[in-house]
Amino acid sequence: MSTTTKDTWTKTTCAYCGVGCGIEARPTRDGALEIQGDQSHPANFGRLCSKGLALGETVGHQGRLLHPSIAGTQCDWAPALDTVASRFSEVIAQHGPDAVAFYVSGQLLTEDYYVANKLMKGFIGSGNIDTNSRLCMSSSVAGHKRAFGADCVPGCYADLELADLVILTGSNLAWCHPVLYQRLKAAKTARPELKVIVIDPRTTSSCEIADLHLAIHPGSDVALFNGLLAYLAQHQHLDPAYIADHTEGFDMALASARRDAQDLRALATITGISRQQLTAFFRLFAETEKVVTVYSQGVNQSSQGTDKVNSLLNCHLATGRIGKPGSGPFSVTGQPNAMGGREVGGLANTLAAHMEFGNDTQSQMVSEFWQTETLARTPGLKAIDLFDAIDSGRVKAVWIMATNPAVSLPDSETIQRALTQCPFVVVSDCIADTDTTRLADVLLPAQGWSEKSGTVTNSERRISRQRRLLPTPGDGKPDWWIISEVAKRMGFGHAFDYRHEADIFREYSRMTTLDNTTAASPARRVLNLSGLANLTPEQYHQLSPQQWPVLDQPATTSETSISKRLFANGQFATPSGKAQFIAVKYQPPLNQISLAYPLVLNSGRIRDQWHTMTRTGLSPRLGEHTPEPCVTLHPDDAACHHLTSGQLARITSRYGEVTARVTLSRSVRAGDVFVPIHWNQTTASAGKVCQLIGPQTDSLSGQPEFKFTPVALAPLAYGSEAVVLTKRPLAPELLTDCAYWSRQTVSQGYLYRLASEAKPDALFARLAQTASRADRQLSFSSANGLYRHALIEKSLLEFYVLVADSLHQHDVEWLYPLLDEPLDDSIERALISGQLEGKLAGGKTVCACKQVGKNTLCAAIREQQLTTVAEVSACTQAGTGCGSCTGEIQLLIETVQEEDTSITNAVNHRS
Ligand SMILES: Nc1nc2c(c(=O)[nH]1)N[C@H]1C(S)=C(S)[C@@H](COP(=O)(O)OP(=O)(O)OC[C@H]3O[C@@H](n4cnc5c(=O)[nH]c(N)nc54)[C@H](O)[C@@H]3O)O[C@H]1N2
Ligand SMILES: Nc1nc2c(c(=O)[nH]1)N[C@H]1C(S)=C(S)[C@@H](COP(=O)(O)OP(=O)(O)OC[C@H]3O[C@@H](n4cnc5c(=O)[nH]c(N)nc54)[C@H](O)[C@@H]3O)O[C@H]1N2
Ligand code: SF4
Ligand SMILES: [Mo]
Repeated sequence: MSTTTKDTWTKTTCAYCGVGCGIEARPTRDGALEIQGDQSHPANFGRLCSKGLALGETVGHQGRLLHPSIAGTQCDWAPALDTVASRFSEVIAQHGPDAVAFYVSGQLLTEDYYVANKLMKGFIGSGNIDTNSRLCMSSSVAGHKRAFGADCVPGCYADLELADLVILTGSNLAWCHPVLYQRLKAAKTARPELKVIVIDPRTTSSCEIADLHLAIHPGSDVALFNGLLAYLAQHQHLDPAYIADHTEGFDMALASARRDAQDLRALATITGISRQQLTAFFRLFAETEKVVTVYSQGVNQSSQGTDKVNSLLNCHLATGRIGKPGSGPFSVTGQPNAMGGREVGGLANTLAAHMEFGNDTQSQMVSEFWQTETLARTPGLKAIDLFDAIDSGRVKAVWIMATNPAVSLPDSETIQRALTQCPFVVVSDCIADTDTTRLADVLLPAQGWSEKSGTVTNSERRISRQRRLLPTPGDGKPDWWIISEVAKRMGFGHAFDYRHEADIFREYSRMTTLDNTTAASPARRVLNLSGLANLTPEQYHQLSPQQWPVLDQPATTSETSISKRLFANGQFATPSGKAQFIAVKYQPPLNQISLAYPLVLNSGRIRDQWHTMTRTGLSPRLGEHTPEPCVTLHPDDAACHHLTSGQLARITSRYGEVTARVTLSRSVRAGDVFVPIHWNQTTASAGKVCQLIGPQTDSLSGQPEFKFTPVALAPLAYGSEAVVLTKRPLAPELLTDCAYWSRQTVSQGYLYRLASEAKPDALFARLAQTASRADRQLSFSSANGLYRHALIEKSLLEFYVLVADSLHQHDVEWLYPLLDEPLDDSIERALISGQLEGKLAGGKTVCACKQVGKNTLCAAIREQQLTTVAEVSACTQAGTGCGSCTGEIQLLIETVQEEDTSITNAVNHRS
């Protein structure tokens, strides 16, 4: 396989999710990138989702962190690196190694991660390096280790296609792992007997292909899977031979499961799932041999996350459905290199390369391998405890790399305070202004995706290369280089003298082989890259995707390795070689709803944004799908809380407050609300959902309870609302005066939504003042407080304001592209009248690939009486690209049908 083809396409891996899709990219003349799916990559075989496809739009230099700085003053690398090294060394000398910490990320490459772990655990001599994977995968890691003896995902993607039943639990695969979802969907279309069950409190886009959706009571998964285990035993659907030969602890696990599942009625009450649905689920699992259970954050991010994981692993072990084609539990990883980080030892409680603290032989091996006498001997602090230690002053210096904890850790107020008080905060990032960089003493510019080079491992344990495609702007450097330079200045030069990422990869691969070459070795580990331990730089450069373990050196020019499963022979990585059943018992979430906080807040992802939006937020196209912070609630709850669709709501909890736009939907259960995780201080006044979330965690994994927070909801009081379309960000003073603001990136500028306690006339006066002069002005105002004001320079819109008492009645989606296109008479008329004609009538983009708008779709559905996604796709082309909008098209069909029904009902009622 050649990595660069004749027409200069370079093979690399997507910057986003753990599916790890192969991409081919080539630079365009204007410094952007052309992107296409890599047909030969076994994760995606050429497919890409909307985020992957839009990567080319996000490689501009807008907002980049270009130079190192100390206390806000730009400097060269040398003083910045000297400062970091000397401040860390001073703290260590005075207070010991546990007074410093690294907080790193699944968005680092394996090489970066390896070097960071080596410096902290190997040479500083503290376990205090933890990662945002604590928030993401740590319950899976803990569950895997308990059951299998090692943190291993047993299956591969092909299993989703080979299964006869795929269960998606706590996973919105359609939006969060879209290409894997597309593969599943295609398999189901080809083979309709493949059944899909979704277990999720919400009706998500993933339910579009579900034969059964269990809208589970949040947090009750252990009870559900215990019910399943008890059912399997009661109805003789166990695999007694497998249990006897390959597992231990079954009786205790079953006894515990039976206590949770004594009768179906009680189980129905705990889980909120009807007895009929429970039986249907149990029966389908029992009677289907090939079952894959895909799980993600609805399982992991819970105060019972690890037990949730083991409750479902128990059911797979009890039926021997693991390590076989089309069978197995499947934890899908979130970040592009969540898996790689787990491999090298990025979590505070593992040592390195799947070797553990507390194992003297392994500690000895690692010490010798790294040639260090200061290896950490005990685990470090897990993320939440680490930030508590920063808050209380025990940790006095922290280095944050490739993560934005001021947004993504729970209890934002504490995190903010901890980082403000901490004597020395270093942040390595690619972006200049994030909630976390605002709190840094030293800022270090890192290379971003398309500039950096190294490896990542995806959910199916497949290692792929990320390759350099573009020059790095400013002084940006690879993370591994930055860490190594600091290590050298701390006196550890001999161990960090790397010239190239290939050196690091080779060293890491060699580490996985330590006493791991014969089946009899006591330190035997599944993670073994002996086949990659001698790659030359050229072979590393050419490396094709490889699934671990890699025992033989691959012919690098060959196609990628075939799919491999682990534990196929029933041999596990535990001391006895047998898998462990874990007796688990349902426990309700730690915080319960009360009169003061009567609703359950669930938080998670939307289709087109990635985390704190530092990259996806740069793409106007991706911003259109969900343009501002929103809270989705059931219409019945809206009525109780005096809220209507489109209004702004205040959401409060014991920990803080968020403001978001109300969306009404029966996709959430009455009593639950859903808020996306993506907004932060740079994009909204109070959109950071972690402001509401408490620091409670799973006691085993340390993973926070992100999916269950008691909250209250009330209308936000405001006297007027506005939309401002502007080429430059609005002044902070203007924004702080507002009761609410949010900022959306549009082509050539920003679209702000504002709400103010002031009356419309006063708000309009303030906004109009901020506009600069222009060739022409168009203005409209009405007696009932409606203002429209446009500034036009040579037929291009410079600035536009719409002020009203409420935006509810005003479609603003058509304004998104207007800063970037010459105005014509019909647009100018619309700017002033609000009446849309011609192409303006198409509406908000639903299908980002084919650029089909909501109004066009709704009109087609209504006028042509379309009832299926296939009909809509045939008629409008929408959904024929990456297909990740098909769920939304389905929702539009339902919305139109619902509207039509309610209109019919209303008409019938009147007549
Ligand atoms: N578009 C997009 N894709 C992403 C990301 C992104 O930011 N944007 N981030 C990536 C990362 S890092 C991750 S970790 C993954 C996360 O991928 P997912 O885990 O699929 O995403 P979430 O939206 O966090 O949560 C999944 C679902 O869990 C459900 N849930 C909540 N509580 C419960 C419960 O008690 N039980 C069950 N069974 N379900 C529950 C939620 O309603 C939600 O639909 O996505 C990755 N992919
Ligand atoms: N309420 C709630 N909170 C959550 C979750 C939830 O479901 N609900 N999910 C949690 C999960 S699963 C996750 S994974 C986290 C994600 O949360 P974060 O990791 O905080 O989110 P990102 O926005 O991805 O932050 C990555 C940062 O690294 C920078 N960056 C990107 N590439 C590089 C690089 O190569 N080097 C360096 N040095 N910097 C780089 C980006 O610019 C960005 O600032 O959020 C967690 N928080
Ligand atoms: S599915 Fe994930 S890895 Fe693939 S293109 Fe989309 S975001 Fe990238
Ligand atoms: Mo994640």
